[in-house]
Amino acid sequence: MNCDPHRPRFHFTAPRGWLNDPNGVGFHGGRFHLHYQHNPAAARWGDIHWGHASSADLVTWRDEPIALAPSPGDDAGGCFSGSFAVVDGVPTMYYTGHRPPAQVQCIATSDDMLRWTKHPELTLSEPPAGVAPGDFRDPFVLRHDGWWYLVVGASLGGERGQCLLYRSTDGRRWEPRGPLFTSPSRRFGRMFECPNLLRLGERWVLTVSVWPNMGAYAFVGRFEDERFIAESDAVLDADGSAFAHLAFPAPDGRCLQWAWIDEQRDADLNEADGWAGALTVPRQLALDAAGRLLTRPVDELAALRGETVADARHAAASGVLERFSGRHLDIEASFLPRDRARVGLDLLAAPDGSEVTRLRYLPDAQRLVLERARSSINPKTRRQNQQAELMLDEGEPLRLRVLVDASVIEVFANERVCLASRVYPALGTSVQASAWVEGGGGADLALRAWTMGSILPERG
Ligand code: DQQ
Repeated sequence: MNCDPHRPRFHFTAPRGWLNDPNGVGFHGGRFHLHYQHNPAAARWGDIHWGHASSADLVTWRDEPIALAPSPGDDAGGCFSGSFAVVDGVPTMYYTGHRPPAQVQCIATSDDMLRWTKHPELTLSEPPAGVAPGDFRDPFVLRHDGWWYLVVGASLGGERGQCLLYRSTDGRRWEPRGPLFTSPSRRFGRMFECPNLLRLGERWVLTVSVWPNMGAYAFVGRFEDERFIAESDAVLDADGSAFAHLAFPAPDGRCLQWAWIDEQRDADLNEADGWAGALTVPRQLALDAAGRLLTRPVDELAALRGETVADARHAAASGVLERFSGRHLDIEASFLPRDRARVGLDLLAAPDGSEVTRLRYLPDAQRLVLERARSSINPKTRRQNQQAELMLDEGEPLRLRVLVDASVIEVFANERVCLASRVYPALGTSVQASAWVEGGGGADLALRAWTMGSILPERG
């Protein structure tokens, strides 16, 4: 029985120990497979394995045996991030072997998705000139135009992010094809980690996790002559939010993506609780008519909804529009503010207000801000604001999908910007929620909220 008040229920966590990036996501043998960076021995980063869970429906998951463990040789220092494909019928993992100070790209195959055989003779060990051997990681595999491609995250001279491209006929032996894409600006950090090259309809999207910002950007553009040409860029997850995104094309044609939501409290608290790290819910990606990347939770998530705790339509000049409560909630809220009114949601609030996490939209600054200053009375938790730019079109309502899951808050704003965070209320009574408006000319609100069930029924 899980009695830990901070343990999420519908965001994936490891059974015990540490979790970071999602790895090797795919569909095979009638099930979805989700792997993840994992230290099974302790709730801190280190000795990185690949954990594994699988699901028939993207709703509930079951734990599977650990897939990859470090062994003497290429991955002695850890099995770092990577991706999955079925190559000529053979389940295949592409991952980074950490062999300090170098990083190399490794291959493992399996017959049953449970036991994996490493192939050191196929290791791709040399980054191109100008790329430090330790800034060469996170191979992302895709099939296009009859070729297998690998996109590898890199840094150009430790100064700028870069994605390197490799090509293969058999998915085993790789030929370097040069840089796929080099960051146009230091705004996008010093290194690209966990690149994803995705085809969405007729267009291409390159998502990158940006080090050291710990956020993610999406470039929309073209993949031509083995180069990615960006036509626009946008924040995918706000800085300090979700990281290390990994997507794959699902059999039904959707592009599904997960990312990692880091802990935001002192390490000794993670170790005392015995677990650390959560994944976002599975998300589905699409482009709108204007070529903007849209991200939202997969539709299947609605199957976890239980009791309806709010179902309201209100118009008000100021104050609280609706009150409800819960520690594990799926909230859909649409606000139409008038005359630059500020609107928002209070979450995980104590009845006396001593703890509260506040999500606020500032129309003048066009920013969505998650205020954590009072999110916990425990001083060992991080409490600075997190924010994302969100420009609304004229007359466009603010449409929030907010997933509250104990210590996880995952926000999708108008499907255009995501903001994921962690908060650790210390009081058992910090479960109140409300929607409110202040200033300006009031707001119209439509809001529905549900309690949420568990994605891991077998864990109890
Ligand atoms: N985490 C992995 C790396 C990756 C980073 C190591 C991103 O492969 O670049 O655990 O969080």
